[in-house]
Amino acid sequence: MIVGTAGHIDHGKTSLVKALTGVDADRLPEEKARGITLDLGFAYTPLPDGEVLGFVDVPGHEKLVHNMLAGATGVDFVLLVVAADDGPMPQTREHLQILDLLGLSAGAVALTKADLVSPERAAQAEAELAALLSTSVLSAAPVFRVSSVTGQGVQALRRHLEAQAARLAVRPPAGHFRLAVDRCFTLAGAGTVVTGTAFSGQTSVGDTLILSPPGIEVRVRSIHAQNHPTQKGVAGQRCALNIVGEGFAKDQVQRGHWVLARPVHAPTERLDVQLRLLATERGPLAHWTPVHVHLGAAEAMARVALLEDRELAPGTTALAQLVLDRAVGALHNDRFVLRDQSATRTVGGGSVVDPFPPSRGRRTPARLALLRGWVNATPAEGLRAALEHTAHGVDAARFAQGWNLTELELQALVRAADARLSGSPDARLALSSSAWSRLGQKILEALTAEHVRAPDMIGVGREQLRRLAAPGLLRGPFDEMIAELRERGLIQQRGPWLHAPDHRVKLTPAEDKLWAKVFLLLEQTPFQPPRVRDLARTLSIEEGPMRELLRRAARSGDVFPVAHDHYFSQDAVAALADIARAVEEQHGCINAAQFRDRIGTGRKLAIHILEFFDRVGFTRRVKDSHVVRQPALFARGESRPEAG
Ligand SMILES: Nc1nc2c(ncn2[C@@H]2O[C@H](COP(=O)(O)OP(=O)(O)O)[C@@H](O)[C@H]2O)c(=O)[nH]1
Ligand SMILES: [Mg+2]
Repeated sequence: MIVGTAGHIDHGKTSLVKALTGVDADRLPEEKARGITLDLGFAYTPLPDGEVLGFVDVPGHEKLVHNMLAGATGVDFVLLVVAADDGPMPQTREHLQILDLLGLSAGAVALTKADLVSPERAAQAEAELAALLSTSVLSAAPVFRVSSVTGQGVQALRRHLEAQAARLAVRPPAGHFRLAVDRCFTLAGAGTVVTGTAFSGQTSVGDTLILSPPGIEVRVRSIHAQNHPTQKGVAGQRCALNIVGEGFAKDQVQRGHWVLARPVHAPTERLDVQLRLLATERGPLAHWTPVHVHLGAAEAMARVALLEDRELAPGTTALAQLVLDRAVGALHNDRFVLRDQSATRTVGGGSVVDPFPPSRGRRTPARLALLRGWVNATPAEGLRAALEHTAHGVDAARFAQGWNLTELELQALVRAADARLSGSPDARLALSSSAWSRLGQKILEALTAEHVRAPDMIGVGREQLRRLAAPGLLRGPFDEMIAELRERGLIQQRGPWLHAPDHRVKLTPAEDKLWAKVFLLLEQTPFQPPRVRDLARTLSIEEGPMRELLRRAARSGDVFPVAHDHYFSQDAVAALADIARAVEEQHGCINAAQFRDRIGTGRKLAIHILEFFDRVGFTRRVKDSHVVRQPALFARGESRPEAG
């Protein structure tokens, strides 16, 4: 268990830690000289059960609250210290507010300097204290009268801490390893050591970790956990990691950085949060107020973008977005504290609801609904909300990262939510089974609509269909769905073309005979084949039946409707596509004049051909020219009929 001290300056925090552990946590020469704590101090003492009790001693000075915040992050238990002669003072109150905002409710209170006051004064201070505590996060905490000078009450307090440590359930080291760096120093012969509280997961000697946000790779050479050398550090312990790395030097580490496993290295400059403004604030918080943000051991400047109302009244809570002036590491449910712009006052705080908000649409109704589902949610609840509120499935990699889930944890959650993972590991979606069947339905509908729009096309190219049916969908899940629909016989494929099973036509023997003649005529001048009317005239039949024949032939993929009443053979289109690719290779893009020169037709027809290529998704128009976007669509060898 890690105990963090809290309380006003000079109320006896450091002395009490020393009385409890024998260790003077004031370690800086300046601290010794001035007799006040400036920065975090640390002390350890063995417990009867072989475990170790750790103390993080914080400064109480009002100007050093940022250091107190860096220390308070990650502690399990709070020891609030109040001097009996003074009673509660300003930083007693501020620290209590901070504990509340950080969600630290397990604690004990020490009424120190009991030797300096009369029993009456002690009772009076205790009454003042009780009044303050009653409305605070420590309302249930026991109060111990102690003196670090005479030793009065120290044993009772120590026994209480021991009992609490024994009761504290060992946190299962879930998730990936994350350690909030609160100190960094060089040790002769060892090199750089970073210390901090392990928030999650575990790390072993030899592991490769990332210094985040900088993104520098380091290797763990040795570990001290709770002040003892060990092979493994786990969540809930204070760890000192001796780290080395090729591109790594000590001056790259600062308090506030994280040392963590690569999957959770995700610096972010925007955080969607649940924000509570302290009831003690005099006025409401306005949109875009500048603040100091404290998260983990880090501190950054930010603006508060309110997502619900224009302002936030004292004592109330709302969704907000923190727009930071630099990247920090943060994940779901991390706690933070806000102080005012000049860092003289704590104004509020809360928890991270989404560390990776989208850059646009931050307050759409759908977005706010998702965020409400995520406030203080467990990963399982978070996944359910995400599945419910995300149209095209949940980005599984991002979700696992934001909620700090290992691959196995993610898979278990997805199974429990009756959802599925689809796609490749780095581009994967989690989809509920109803979203999955809706997606299939949407694809079939888009395919049918496309057949209606272009009845004399053999089908739709895969990319084109994805854009029509589900433009935001990742390719992997789309391909998986197409495979499933083909397997179920709901979609067929010929070459690169997808079509509904009933979209294909079989020619009658009579049609077949006529078709042989037509096809010959088309092949005579493949790049400028005769139009429907010319074919009808040449073969002496009515224009109507000729048009119908070509339409039917087109559905089997033998010809393509390049322009109105103008059909090209499959080979001709493939050859034209080759030429288009060659033109692009030479010029970087395809414009009509260059293309016409290569195929030797008129300009108008060349334009029709290029427009046809755009329509089916083989090329894309860019200003006055075209670029290939799906080279495979008319690749030779692939356009041959395939069983489907
Ligand atoms: N008489 C008496 N003095 C104390 C006691 N605890 C601390 N002090 C004194 O109060 C001053 C401030 O103590 P310190 O532990 O540095 O306070 P901190 O700022 O809260 O860490 C020092 O001069 C201590 O010697 C106590 O229980 N009794
Ligand atoms: Mg001190």
